[in-house]
Amino acid sequence: MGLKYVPTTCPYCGTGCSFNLVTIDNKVVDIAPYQRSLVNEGKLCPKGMYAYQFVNHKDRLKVPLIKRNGKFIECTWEYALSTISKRFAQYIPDEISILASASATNEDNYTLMKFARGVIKTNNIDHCARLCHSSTVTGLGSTLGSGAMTNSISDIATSKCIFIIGSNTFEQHPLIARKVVQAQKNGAKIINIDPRKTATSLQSDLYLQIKCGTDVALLNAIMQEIITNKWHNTDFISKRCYGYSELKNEVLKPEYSLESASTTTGVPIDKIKLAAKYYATSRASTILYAMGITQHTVGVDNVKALADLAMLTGNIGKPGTGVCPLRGQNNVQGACDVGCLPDVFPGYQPVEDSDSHLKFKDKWGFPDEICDPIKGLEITVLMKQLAEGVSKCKLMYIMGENPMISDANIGHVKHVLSNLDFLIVQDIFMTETAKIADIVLPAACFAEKNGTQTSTERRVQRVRKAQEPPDKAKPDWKIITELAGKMGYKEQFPYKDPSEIFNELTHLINLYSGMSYSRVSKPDGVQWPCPSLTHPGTPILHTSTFNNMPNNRSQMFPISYKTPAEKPTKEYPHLLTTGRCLFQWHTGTMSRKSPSLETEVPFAWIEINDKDADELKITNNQVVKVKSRRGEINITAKITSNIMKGIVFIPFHFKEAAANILTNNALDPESKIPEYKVCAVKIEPLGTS
Ligand SMILES: Nc1nc2c(c(=O)[nH]1)N[C@H]1C(S)=C(S)[C@@H](COP(=O)(O)OP(=O)(O)OC[C@H]3O[C@@H](n4cnc5c(=O)[nH]c(N)nc54)[C@H](O)[C@@H]3O)O[C@H]1N2
Ligand SMILES: Nc1nc2c(c(=O)[nH]1)N[C@H]1C(S)=C(S)[C@@H](COP(=O)(O)OP(=O)(O)OC[C@H]3O[C@@H](n4cnc5c(=O)[nH]c(N)nc54)[C@H](O)[C@@H]3O)O[C@H]1N2
Ligand code: SF4
Ligand SMILES: [Mo]
Repeated sequence: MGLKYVPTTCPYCGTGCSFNLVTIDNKVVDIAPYQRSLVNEGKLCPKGMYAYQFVNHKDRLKVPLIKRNGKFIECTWEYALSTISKRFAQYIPDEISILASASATNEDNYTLMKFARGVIKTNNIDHCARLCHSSTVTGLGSTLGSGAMTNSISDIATSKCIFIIGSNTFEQHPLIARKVVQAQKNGAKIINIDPRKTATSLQSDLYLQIKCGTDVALLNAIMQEIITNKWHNTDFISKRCYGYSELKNEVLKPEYSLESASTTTGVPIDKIKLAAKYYATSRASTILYAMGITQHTVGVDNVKALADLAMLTGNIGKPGTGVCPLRGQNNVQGACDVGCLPDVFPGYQPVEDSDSHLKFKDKWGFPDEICDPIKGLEITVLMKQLAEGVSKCKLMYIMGENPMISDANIGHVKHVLSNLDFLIVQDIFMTETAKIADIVLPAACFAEKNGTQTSTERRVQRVRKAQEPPDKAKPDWKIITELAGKMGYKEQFPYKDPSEIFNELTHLINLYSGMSYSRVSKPDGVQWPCPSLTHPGTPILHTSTFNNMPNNRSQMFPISYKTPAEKPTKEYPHLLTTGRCLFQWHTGTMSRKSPSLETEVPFAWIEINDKDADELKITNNQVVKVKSRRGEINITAKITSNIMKGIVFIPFHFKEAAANILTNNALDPESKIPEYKVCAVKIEPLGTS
């Protein structure tokens, strides 16, 4: 009783900051800094600072709900779980699809993944990494052998040149941005490439305003400039890489000359030259990137081109260098690591590989067959198939995601999800997706459960329980464990505590094999790969070899520039790009229930270039109609010279003017990520707000 401090890890972004949850009489009331954290040294961004505010919000889900005659009524756990288990029994594995959650712990996600593959026997499991860094998992996997951030957050402070492309680090990963500032104070040059002049651009030494979707043209031009000036690292290339001559042939083509690239990208020639010089000659350059790179139909191409740039200059495997995809959600790295993807078991072991299949069948000890050795469907592909009426899927189980607001082209999502035979949603709030479910299960939030999560720098850290969940809500891992028990698999899900689940998964994931629950419970946790109990963890990858690549060498790829799926037309003359702001989080389920965040930014807006606004006769704060080929919304105009002419921006947090009514669900052919960052729109002035 009385006042307590419970150290835990932030439930918002992948930076992995620590703080103390302050409880009075075992109720969370505040957050206090946790000074000893290596990652954030006691500092927090506004989301972290106010993360306690949604925990005891009155709208938390508290009891299981079942829909009767279109209305939810309360029911017991017993009734909810036996109804679900009977429903599952009615369908074959191919008719079922499961969504895991990058907001939930490793233990929650591992349990759901094991349930999908062992109990339901389907590989149709995926999560929001598909919408986020799937291009990274594919692009860096095939070039460097691992889709993770190569270096550590603290290491960024030692860099001499930080190349930030398609990432608004200062708003979306503020405690990583702090390291960028530290490097800058030590003389590092900061380059930023973005169609909008963001908080990150304002902090940079060199800002390149780029046309949406033209990054490959820019990167190839930068590589041409590097090779022409002989700034490339011949030693690194000859000893550690394959594919240099093919890459060289591509980037030296006339279409990537400074002049041509400048026309394609809109970036002035002298800025392209300077970016190449800064990056190639600093001796320790790092690349930070995020959604401006990955969320394109050429997302994988973009990622490979960035890896090419790093390999070409030998900026890998040393302090201050690297390729750093800034992972989005608190545990998106972990949800991928524990196998919540349709093609891999935990630890990225392919489901189609017979040895992996045998290993998991054997170790899990299911009395019957597990999933087939055939990869499952990516959620974006499955949604398209459902929309086209060609999907087999009839039942979906969604844990901690809100596709009704976050999916691209949501016009069809409601129709598709409402047409399923049965939809189960397990969340902490009644989301737009939960509203159309048949059963809603109340989950415990981060402050009400124990477990682990893995941050963007591969750091596995503890999440700690500070209070009891509201009323009947339970931790996700416990709900799944009970459901599996109900379906006859008690023996395979014997878990009484998340520590048992973590210790099980460390025996199945080589990257985690030297970890234990007690080890990762120590301050700052452990960074993978950690191969033995005495291994300290790995702050920098690929220091001497590329372990997962043939002959331990990285692979360069020649990448040709391709245009986005939609181009401006007479009818839709502007290009829309979408993203985030500092004070809101995704679909707003949590941040919009934090009064301190919601008061900062309570409604949606569209950023329009001032010259475009003049042409369209739109004034600041005027309500405009924005139309794409998929739908239309009304939204307030914010006129600014900070966005490139021809481009407009809408944050996707607000259901009242949901950006995803407009966005294009065209997919990258390899990663199946939607093109959230480019679609063609038209803007019409309406009244004044
Ligand atoms: N406050 C806050 N922080 C967050 C989140 C949040 O919702 N709110 N979400 C978290 C998650 S899950 C993620 S994935 C990360 C995302 O973090 P970021 O990727 O940094 O965020 P975004 O705003 O989606 O996009 C980044 C930038 O890409 C630019 N961009 C758009 N199109 C292009 C292009 O074609 N080329 C280039 N070079 N740039 C382009 C946009 O103008 C934008 O400034 O943030 C995490 N952190
Ligand atoms: N237009 C556009 N759309 C985008 C993007 C973009 O840049 N532009 N970005 C995409 C990206 S990168 C991402 S990551 C996605 C995010 O898309 P989503 O993951 O769908 O968005 P969230 O709002 O974070 O949803 C997480 C849900 O988990 C719930 N939750 C939180 N904690 C727990 C828990 O412990 N247990 C359970 N069961 N539930 C919990 C929250 O209440 C919330 O409903 O959006 C994508 N959509
Ligand atoms: S930077 Fe990310 S992890 Fe750190 S406090 Fe902010 S939201 Fe939380
Ligand atoms: Mo994300």
